[in-house]
Amino acid sequence: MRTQVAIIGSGPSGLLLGQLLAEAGIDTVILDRAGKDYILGRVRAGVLEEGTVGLLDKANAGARMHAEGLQHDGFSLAFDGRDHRIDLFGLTGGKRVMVYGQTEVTHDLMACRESIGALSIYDAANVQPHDFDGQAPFVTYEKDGVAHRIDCDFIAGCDGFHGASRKAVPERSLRTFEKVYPFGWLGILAEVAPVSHELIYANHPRGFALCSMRSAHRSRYYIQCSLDEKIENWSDARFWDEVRRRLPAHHAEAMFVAPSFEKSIAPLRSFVAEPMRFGRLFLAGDAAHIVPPTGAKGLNLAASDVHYLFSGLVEHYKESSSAGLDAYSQKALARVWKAVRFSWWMTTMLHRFPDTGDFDQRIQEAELDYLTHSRAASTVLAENYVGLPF
Ligand code: RFL
Ligand code: PHB
Repeated sequence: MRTQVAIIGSGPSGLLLGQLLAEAGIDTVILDRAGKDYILGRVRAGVLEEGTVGLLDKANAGARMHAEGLQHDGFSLAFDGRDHRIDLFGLTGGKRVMVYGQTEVTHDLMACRESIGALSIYDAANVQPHDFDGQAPFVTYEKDGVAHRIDCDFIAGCDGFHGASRKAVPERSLRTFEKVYPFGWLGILAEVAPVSHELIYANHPRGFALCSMRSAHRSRYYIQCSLDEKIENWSDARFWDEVRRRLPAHHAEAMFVAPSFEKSIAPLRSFVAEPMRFGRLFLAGDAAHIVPPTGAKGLNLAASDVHYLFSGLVEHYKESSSAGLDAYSQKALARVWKAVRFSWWMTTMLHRFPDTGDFDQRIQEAELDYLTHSRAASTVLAENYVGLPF
């Protein structure tokens, strides 16, 4: 088989890239080691920047998002028993975010791909990129015990943090940066109205809590937990009780609860691999970088990588210019590091670290106080949260 761009990974990065390229008349094959239902069953991100919304529109995959997604003009930072609203709209000159789950984004992109008849191969085993240093790269995989090969012009490594693409790069060609945080997030989904119409990020002596949502009837909650926490020790009752304790009283009292239908623990990590291009192999999204979810940036960074990569590929095919592809890694990394910094900063400011002494605790309190009382400081937060331009 032959295609122009072989895309490894059918998460948001791979699917968005595939859809943008299809709209531009460029042929792709997407390979994923998982099955479609498994991919759609993963509950992850919930907040989309306007740039991400724009890319989904450009890919012709935005209709349901505009009909069902929730536009948010602000969010709340809760500490010291009180709410402090960050007016995203007012502070950024009219920018908002869209609350629309990653599961829905993935679903919409998959449906678009199916409707145009583009090829996705699920449950592909041992997917491996080859010869990306030369002019004729190819990808091999096995399906139902039979070996296959796809020849291509380029390979897009969109296969997430644990994927095969980054691992195929010789170690000497790669520089990695990592920070592991000493806690995780325990998250649940429940069919219940959100406690507030906007997100609440809470810093509390018992740890961080986040009240988010997927719709007017479906809520997503997270609490900071220790890394050795076991999911089976968290009954719904215990979880709701803990969220309540970490929120200001007026929210705790107003909170509705319901049985959860998803519950999982995710460790928090920052990770960047440089560069993001190796000959004809390009890494995008979580394959190249991970951010802790506190800044809601992971999916949005995947989208901005895809924007740069898509533009470079279009320049290559339509204008016979390699300038965009040559600049890909540098352009993508410049934006990645700003989001890595923002996500680290939000994480540091909002969580309780196990080894924090009195001095560091006062610094955190002073920072929150400054942030919520200085328009300049709030603007910095808002500008980053709605997403830096790309
Ligand atoms: P994905 O989504 O991990 O998809 C990669 C795909 O590649 C496949 N794959 C392979 N295929 C073939 N061969 C292999 N060897 C393969 N290895 C893996 C996988 O099956 C999968 O289908 O990466 P992608 O597309 O780069 O997308 C990245 C996002 O998923 C991620 O950054 C976000 O979910 C991060 N994130 C958030 N991002 C936001 O922008 N806003 C948020 O509000 C937000 N909240 C979150 C989050 C991530 C979370 N977790 C669980 C990590 C909240 C949480 C709790
Ligand atoms: C979510 O709704 O899953 C969510 C929202 C905001 C974040 C992280 C996750 O910062």
